[in-house]
Amino acid sequence: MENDPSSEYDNVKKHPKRKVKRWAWFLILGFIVGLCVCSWIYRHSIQAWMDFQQRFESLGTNDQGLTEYRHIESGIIMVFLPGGTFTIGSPSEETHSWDIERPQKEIYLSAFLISKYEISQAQWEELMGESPSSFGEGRVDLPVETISWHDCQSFCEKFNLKIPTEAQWEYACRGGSTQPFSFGKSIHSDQVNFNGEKPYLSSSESSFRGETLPVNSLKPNAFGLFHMHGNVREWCRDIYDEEFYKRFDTGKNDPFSNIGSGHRVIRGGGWFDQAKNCRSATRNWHEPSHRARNLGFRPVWEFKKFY
Ligand SMILES: [Ca+2]
Repeated sequence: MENDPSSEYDNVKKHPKRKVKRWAWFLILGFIVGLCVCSWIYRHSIQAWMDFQQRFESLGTNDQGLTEYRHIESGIIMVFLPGGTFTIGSPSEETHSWDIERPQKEIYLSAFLISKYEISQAQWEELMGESPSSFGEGRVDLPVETISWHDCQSFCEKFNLKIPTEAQWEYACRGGSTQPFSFGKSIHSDQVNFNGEKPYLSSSESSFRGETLPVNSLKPNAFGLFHMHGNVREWCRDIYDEEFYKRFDTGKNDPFSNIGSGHRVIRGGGWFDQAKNCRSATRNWHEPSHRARNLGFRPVWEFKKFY
């Protein structure tokens, strides 16, 4: 009867205290494992928060109700965006939109900080020691341009920053708007530095300046960010993939295209572009070595992920 399985059952049945003891050990073991996991998450959360505190100085709340910070090492002013759910892309009814902007997908973005302004010529010269721009003749408050994606990557690596993903960029540009532009159904040169002689749909013509404007000029969007539309086009981190939106599922967290070695995404349109190319959802691209006098960027800072 030594190998009879029924003997153990009979044994437990006869001795219920052993059964209770076994469950007690399971509970103690579960408690210890849970405590270790919570301790690990807490420790890394504290480290991430301390890292943030060491790198940023709070500047208070902006007119739009979002907190602004100064990145101490570079001096760049950044706006804290809490992230959350938003819809990327454009509906088919949006005039002058392209199929590469669809299907629209609801996605989730983690919180991040993004530069309030396009990086200026003064910042680039001070931080990178060179003046690549075409415009200005000493106008250091103009946006830096004629920089490649690789140049932007070098800038970011130097200061622990990142080029924005196109999902982060579009979320920041929209400022909560679902219209073609963060300012509504159309844009005007009083709001955006673009080719106002080529307006959106039947809206009235406005001026075409033919040059860049200071990074802190005109009107900010609903997040307090300047020149997300127009002035200079802006590099994004993603490798361009025309079917990128089709590839990820609704609800995906922080989508980012990093497949292949081709062109990089460009967003927002510039001083030279007509209105339709400055829409929030407009996707453009170029090889990463490309440089142009209508192409600059703004960096983001991401909280460390430990899960
Ligand atoms: Ca811009």
